[in-house]
Amino acid sequence: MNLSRDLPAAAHLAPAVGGSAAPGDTRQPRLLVSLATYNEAGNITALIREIHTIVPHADILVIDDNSPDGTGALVAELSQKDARIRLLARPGKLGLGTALVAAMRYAIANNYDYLLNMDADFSHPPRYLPGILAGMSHHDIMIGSRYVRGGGTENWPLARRMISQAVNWMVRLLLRMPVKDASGAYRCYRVSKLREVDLNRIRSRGYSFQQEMLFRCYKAGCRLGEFPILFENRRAGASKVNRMEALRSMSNLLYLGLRNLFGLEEVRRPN
Ligand SMILES: Nc1nc2c(ncn2[C@@H]2O[C@H](COP(=O)(O)OP(=O)(O)OP(=O)(O)O)[C@@H](O)[C@H]2O)c(=O)[nH]1
Ligand SMILES: [Mg+2]
Repeated sequence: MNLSRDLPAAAHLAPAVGGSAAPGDTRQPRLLVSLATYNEAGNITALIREIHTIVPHADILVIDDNSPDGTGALVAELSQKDARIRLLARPGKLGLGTALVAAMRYAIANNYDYLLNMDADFSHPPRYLPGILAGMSHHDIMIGSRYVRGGGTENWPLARRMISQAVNWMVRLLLRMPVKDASGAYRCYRVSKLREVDLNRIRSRGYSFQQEMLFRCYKAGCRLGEFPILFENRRAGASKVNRMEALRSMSNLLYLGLRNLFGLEEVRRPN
């Protein structure tokens, strides 16, 4: 199903992993997995297949920014054969943060119970899906976490590990959130809680989106949990890590953190 042509209404009901959607609710939760892609043609087909092997009931939404390598066309073809697969085709590279906001709006509009996001390059191994989903029975957000016991990063250079640790240290200090890994994108959100967050308020377009989103959810009263994952290097394709964006994200975080410390980040409900 190609969403650039056709925005579908609620998809089929699905059985679930990870408990019911709300206390007392015995219905199985409906799960949407979102994958933002920019040049992931070498990964996307195998990744979708692997996700469906582990969670066959999941609907998968790919948000593709007109990848020059034809990722969007590949997903469009898959979506013709499998109703669980949907493509949101955007005209150009608009940034990972805006792709994730689009996925959140889609999950809300289509009444999913859980939205689970993963990178589309196999850095977030699908084998952790059952563990992350199981944690949703008593949390509103489950983080696939590199920095709790049992988690880690595979073959990351020292500089990258240090930067990642420094960002998380800064987040703990300025944003005062009780989590070890606030910068990873492997996360499951309870969609009813996303409805309570004003998505129009999110300033970050790039890397700092992860911290800002978590912060907004935390301020909205979400219970945060972490499940250990080993972050692996991408299987195919090239890294899109961008130094300019990294600097912009650091300054976004600093700005948000200082506003928080000065009490300027009160909770505001969406209209
Ligand atoms: N739709 C969309 N997806 C993006 C964009 N930038 C990155 N992505 C995707 O977001 C996911 C995470 O990307 P990053 O981890 O930031 O970058 P990366 O290229 O995977 O970097 P490495 O992990 O170092 O290889 C991947 O699935 C990318 O294809 C973007 O502007 N738009
Ligand atoms: Mg990656």
